[in-house]
Amino acid sequence: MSSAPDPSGPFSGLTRLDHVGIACRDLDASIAFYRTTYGFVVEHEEVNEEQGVREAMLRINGTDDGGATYLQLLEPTRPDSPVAKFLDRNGEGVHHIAFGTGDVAASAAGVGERGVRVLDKEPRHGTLGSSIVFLHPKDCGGVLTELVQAAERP
Ligand code: CMX
Ligand code: CO
Repeated sequence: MSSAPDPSGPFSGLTRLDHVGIACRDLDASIAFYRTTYGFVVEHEEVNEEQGVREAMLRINGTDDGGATYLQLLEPTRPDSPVAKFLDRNGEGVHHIAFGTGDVAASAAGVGERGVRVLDKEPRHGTLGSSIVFLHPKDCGGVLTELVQAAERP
């Protein structure tokens, strides 16, 4: 069995689920929930001021293209940030999904050609040294969608 996506379909270059982003009010409490309930542990924590988040990446499994699959727990660092606005409106819960690619610029161009708005003209800095772009949720069936190119491993 060959793996999805369909090679005869439009080019996206997306090969895996990189992470599910979850908005939370208290990062430490959220980390504790995932540790005590499922045994998931934090691989990495950082503050990304550009995105307005304090975040933790909990690794679920590795994949063969150098990436891995994570839960990304997101606590806002400022009230005007996307995650703070989301929490005000919806409360805690799933904020976005992220697909992995070997070339985020090419994937963004491919998806953009399908009429989906790419919110970042140039890839931005993501967690663990990755490069990321976001797609508008209104063009993706209400799902905020991120494309992620993992950092090169030494
Ligand atoms: N999922 C689905 N829909 C969302 C959404 C989300 N996470 N966030 C906002 N929306 C919807 C709102 O419900 C709203 O819909 P209605 O008009 O039907 O009410 C609409 O989008 C506009 O919402 P808003 O609160 O006014 O938000 P903005 O338009 O200012 O921003 C968005 C929305 C997606 C453009 C902005 O959140 C963004 O640029 N996000 C990308 C960056 C980001 O989320 N960073 C944090 C994560 C960092 C990381 O993963 O590393
Ligand atoms: Co993310």
